This record gives sequence, structure tokens and C-alpha cells, in this order.
Amino acid sequence: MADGPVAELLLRRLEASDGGLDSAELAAELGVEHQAVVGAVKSLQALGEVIEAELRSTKRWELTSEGEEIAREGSHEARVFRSIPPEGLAQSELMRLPSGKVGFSKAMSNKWIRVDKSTADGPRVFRVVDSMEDEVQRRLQMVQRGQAEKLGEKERSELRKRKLLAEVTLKTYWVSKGSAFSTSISKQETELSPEMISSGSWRDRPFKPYNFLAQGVLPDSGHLHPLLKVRSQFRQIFLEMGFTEMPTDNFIESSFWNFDALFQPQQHPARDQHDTFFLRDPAEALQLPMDYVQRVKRTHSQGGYGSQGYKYNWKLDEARKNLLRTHTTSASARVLYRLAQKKPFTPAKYFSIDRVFRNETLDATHLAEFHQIEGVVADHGLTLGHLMGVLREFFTKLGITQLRFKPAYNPYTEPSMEVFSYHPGLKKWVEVGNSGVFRPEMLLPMGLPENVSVIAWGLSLERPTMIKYGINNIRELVGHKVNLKMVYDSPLCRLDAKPRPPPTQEAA
Ligand code: FB9
Repeated sequence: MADGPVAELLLRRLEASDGGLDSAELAAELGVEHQAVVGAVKSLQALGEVIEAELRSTKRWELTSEGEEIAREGSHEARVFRSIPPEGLAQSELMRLPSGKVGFSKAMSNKWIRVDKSTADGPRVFRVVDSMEDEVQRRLQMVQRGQAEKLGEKERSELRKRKLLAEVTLKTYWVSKGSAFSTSISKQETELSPEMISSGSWRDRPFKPYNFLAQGVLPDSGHLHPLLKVRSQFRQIFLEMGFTEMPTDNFIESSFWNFDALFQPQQHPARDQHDTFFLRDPAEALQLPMDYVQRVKRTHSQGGYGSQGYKYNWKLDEARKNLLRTHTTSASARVLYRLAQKKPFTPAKYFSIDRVFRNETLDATHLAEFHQIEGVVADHGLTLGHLMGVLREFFTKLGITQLRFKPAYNPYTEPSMEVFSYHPGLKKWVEVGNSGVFRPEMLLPMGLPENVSVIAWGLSLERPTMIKYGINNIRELVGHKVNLKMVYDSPLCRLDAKPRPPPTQEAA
């Protein structure tokens, strides 16, 4: 029989039974492991409608390993009793016996023994009764014989308290005849071979039904890091809003595009070693659009375009210093400068998502690098209202609807706003980004027309990803400590879907 003796015996038992049979009882009757019967049930189920099998969970009493030992050897108190000779036994000696400690106190409470403390050579233990009934052992043996229900609740709970008995939930199958029940089942073909077809033998051979629901074996494939999954969702949102991606394939940037072009003064604290990673080699940017540089120089040092500027001695060497870009707004400056060269001006919408580097104090949510997401809209007469509007549209696509705007300061935007959203999962207002209207001192030296204004906003990629995947420490998301399993198993989290509960340790 293809599926082995247990399956055969099961079918014969089923044939004989009226109604059905329980897999655990059958295992006990056949004297085989329950697992063997479960195996037979599963293989018979795979044959189609031969049997019906309904999974049941039954609670039953089982002896613990100590319970097994006592059922075999007798209870500790009984062993203590038996080890006391008529002339008694020194208590110290009795305590050295394996069941000494536990057995002594139980035998005492059963009033089977007594201690005579007056004896010369220390306390001595004597029997009080001639014989005793090892009820504990008897009850445990009843359980072994499957008669646990014959014990009273009190007896059972006493044995359970002594960790000799435990209630286990057993998953068993209630097996009954299927619509195609038969005690003789021939091996079902799983392949339709050429000779079956040529011989026509396929006509009278039983074939295993196709399981069209069978899950294919997941092909081993690459896994997108959660950050890249969320990045692609942000990309999708920007493209849906008609934005074009800016080129950001240069981690190394000149101080000019990263700071000066953004009208950020050369003595600004962000421009020193504490916040920015400067380069020793190549230390300086050689190619800069000098006519534009002159205009930036004048705007910083003397002002212009209605601005009084910063009134300091602007140095070209400072602007030439190479660094690891501290924001992708440097890429925005490059793109806006190129846009300004195209006459007549055409409105444009750009976005960037790429790495930026800041020499910051590292903590659970900050590394020396993160991915900045930036949106830029350049058009005639754009106002703060337009910025609020585009921010609402953007964050709504993120599933974030409740927004608040808080005045803020950036050297390159005026007015500027921090953006906050109420986070239902965290039950608090979370800062979800920064934004502003680029200053004329930044745009006009580029050559953009007077009535063109540019609104922009920025946020990080790491924060939304951590919140979406319930990750609290950025080192679990990025860096050498990342457990790749998290990457492999990380589901595609729809940004606009309800956040997932944080992973529990075991699952982690
Ligand atoms: O991402 C941030 N927060 C955030 C964003 C989304 C989010 O989504 C949840 C799913 C719901 C959750 C949180 N922040 C910006 C706010 C804070 O985390 C902040 O503490 C840290 N900021 C980074 C910079 O840290 C020094 C996040 C990063 C940031 C800040 C500002 C900009 C970009 C990134 C900008 C800008 C800008 C401004 C004007 C014009 C152009 C660009």
C-alpha cells in the first residue's frame, strides 16, 4: 500500500467504525506515535476524497517527566518511608537520600513518620504507621492508563501543583469516510508519460488531482532594502504629481553649490568642520561658472536685487572647498541655475531623493548620512499658500492628512516652515519636514526672472521608513548591524496604509 501500513490500518479501522475515529485513540490502539497517524491522514487527504479529516484540539492530562519517574519508582514520601528501618534513621542521613528533602516533609504531613529530637546523636526519624498507601503513585499510574478523568479535580490540581501532571492540548484529527472512500487505494499517477499516452494505459490509471492552489517555490531572488522600497513609493508620488527627478549622482559637491549659491554666508556655523565633511583630496572645485560666481560674490558681500546682502568679504577659495553634500538642495541650485539659462523661463517641478552627509552627533535616529527627499516648484508668482497647497497634496498621498505649519528659518528660504503631522500610531504631532520660498538673493543671481518664485520642501527617507516598518533604532535599518532577514521578510509597506505594529523580538 503506497501510503504505508498505518494508512492501511486506518482505512480498515474506518471501514469497521461507524462514523469516524480519533487519530490519537487510533495511535494508542495501534501502539504507534500520534505523529505517524497524522502523517497517514495527511497523505490520504492528498489522495482526494478518500477520507474527511477535521482537526480538533483536545485537552488531556499528561505526566511530566518527574511524574513519569514517580509513577515508576513511587513518590518521594513513599521512598522516604520505605527507607526508615524499625530502629529509625538519623535525620541527617535521611536528608542525604535523593528524595530526602521533598519526601521528608510530605511523609511528615501525611503523619507517616515522626522525628525524635531528643536522641543522643542528633534528631532521628521513625515510622509512625506500619504501612502506607502511595496514593500519589497510584493516581499517576491511573493517568498513565488514560483514566485521568477518574481522579477528582482536587487530586488532579494537587498533582499539577507538584508539577507531576500537566494539561496538554493535543491537536487530533477526527477522521471519517470521504466521498471516494475505499480501503484499497492504488498509487495515483503524478506524471502523464509518453508511453501511457502511446499505450492508452492512462485511461484506467488513477491520477493524483492537480493542486492548482499549491504555492510555487519562491525563487531565490534579490531583496529590495526597505529604504529602497519606500524610495520607489516616494518616486511614484512625485511622478504622479508631474515632477522630474534631478540628477544627484555626485556625493562630492563644491561649497559654492552646497552653500554660496543658496545665499548661505561663508561664516555660517553649518559651514564648519563640526557639521560638514570637507575633502582633503580633491580639496578644491576648479570649474565654477565664473560670471555667475561674481554675481553670488556681490550678493553675499554687498547685496543687490533689493537685498543688503551680508556685508562680509566673500572669498572664492572658501567657495571652492569640496565637501560631502549636506543636502540635495545643492542639486536644486544646479538645476535652477540651468533652468535660468533657458530663455524664456518655463515653469518646472523637480524632485530628488539621495544621500546627504552631516557630521552630526550619532543617536538612535541620526547617522552621519541619510537620504534627503526634496521637492522644488518654480513658477511665476508662487506664494506661501502654493507651498502649503503642494505640501498638503504631497503628504496626503503619503496618507498624512492632518498637517500643521510652524514658522522656521533656513538661510536660503524666506519665509520658511517646519511641517508637522498628527501621527495616530504615535498619538503625537511629528515633524515631517521643512520647507520655504527660496530667497531672491539665491534666484536672481542665477538669472531667473523677477516674478518667478520657487517653493521647496524637504524631508528624510529614513524617518518615514522607520515609522512604517516600526523600527526604533536607525542602526536596525541602515548599516552593518542590519539583520538581512529583516530585509528579506520586510513586506512592501504601502506608505498610505495604517502603520504596522512594531516587530516583537521573537519575530525579529
Ligand atoms: O523627515 C522628517 N520627518 C519625517 C518625515 C516623514 C515621516 O513620515 C511618516 C510616515 C508618517 C515621518 C517623519 N524630518 C526631516 C523631520 C525630523 O525627523 C528631523 O528631526 C530630522 N530631519 C532631517 C535633518 O536632520 C538634521 C528630517 C531631515 C530633513 C530635514 C529638513 C530637510 C530635509 C530633511 C529640508 C529641507 C528644505 C527646506 C527648504 C527648502 C528645501 C529643502
